[in-house]
Amino acid sequence: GCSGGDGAGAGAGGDAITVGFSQVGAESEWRTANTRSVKEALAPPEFNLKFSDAQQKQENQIKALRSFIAQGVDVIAFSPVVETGWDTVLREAKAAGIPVVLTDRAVNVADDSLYATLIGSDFVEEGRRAARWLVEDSEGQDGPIRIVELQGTVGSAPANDRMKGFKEVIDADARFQIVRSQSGDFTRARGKEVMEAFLKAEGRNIDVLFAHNDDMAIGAIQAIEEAGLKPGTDIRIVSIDGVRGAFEAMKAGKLNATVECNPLLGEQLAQLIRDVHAGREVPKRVQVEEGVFTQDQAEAELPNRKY
Ligand code: GYE
Repeated sequence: GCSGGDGAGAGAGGDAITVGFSQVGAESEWRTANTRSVKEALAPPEFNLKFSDAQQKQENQIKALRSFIAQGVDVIAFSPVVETGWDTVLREAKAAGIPVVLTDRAVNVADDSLYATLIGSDFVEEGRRAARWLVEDSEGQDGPIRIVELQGTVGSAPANDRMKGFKEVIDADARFQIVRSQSGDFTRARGKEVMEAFLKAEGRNIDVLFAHNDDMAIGAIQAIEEAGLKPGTDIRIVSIDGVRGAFEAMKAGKLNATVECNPLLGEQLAQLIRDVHAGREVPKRVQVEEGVFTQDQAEAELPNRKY
């Protein structure tokens, strides 16, 4: 349900921009950093934030959006759990004259006038970067190189796009084979469980793990250790996000590389909301800049990490 908001007391909502924000959930370190950033940036007195956590369920998000529409918020912002199924509720927002800013994840709608703009990362490129790291790290090695993949939430933009970008690069090199691919829903607990199943099915024949986020990789590391294998050595691991836990795992030699996906979108989101609210023109897509980090950089980079 809705919480927070109204931090400025009874006066909030006078001059403040009232924003309804529907967050995916609290599934990962990335997500909690993202929530913190959004709450910090959309603070009183300038903003009156109505924050709602969907617990990774689209139906909860649709309910939250309808409640924001009923309350007549000035702007809706949300990070859609999955890509499809938004046309109806977004049409309702449009009919009510409420602009929508997508944060982090994209939607698949027939009419893209249903949202004003999207601020987020290039997930296809992140998948390519993970694969390019693997290709480089596999120089001189013979095939087959057997990969297992832990996918993010089924139907989500980052899972669809990271899978696509990774495959695009891997498919160009006949040594690489994706032998298992299953969703771990972006959580540590599911990442561990699914990795246990992979290990059971494949035994010692897994060379590489590609995880769509760091949290699933961290869960999988536990499963690998419990199976008596050495993560980072017996099974090379590359994941995405660049959260603190990933840098710690790299420092310990258990994770090989992480592709950065920056969750600290709050300030850029606040600016887009100001612009949209004032009726100014905004670009349809705003990109976040990011890089790739490897084990040898982990110790030096750790103190600089902000999430
Ligand atoms: O990679 C993952 C989170 O949508 C980019 O969602 C985000 C992803 C992120 O759960 O950790």
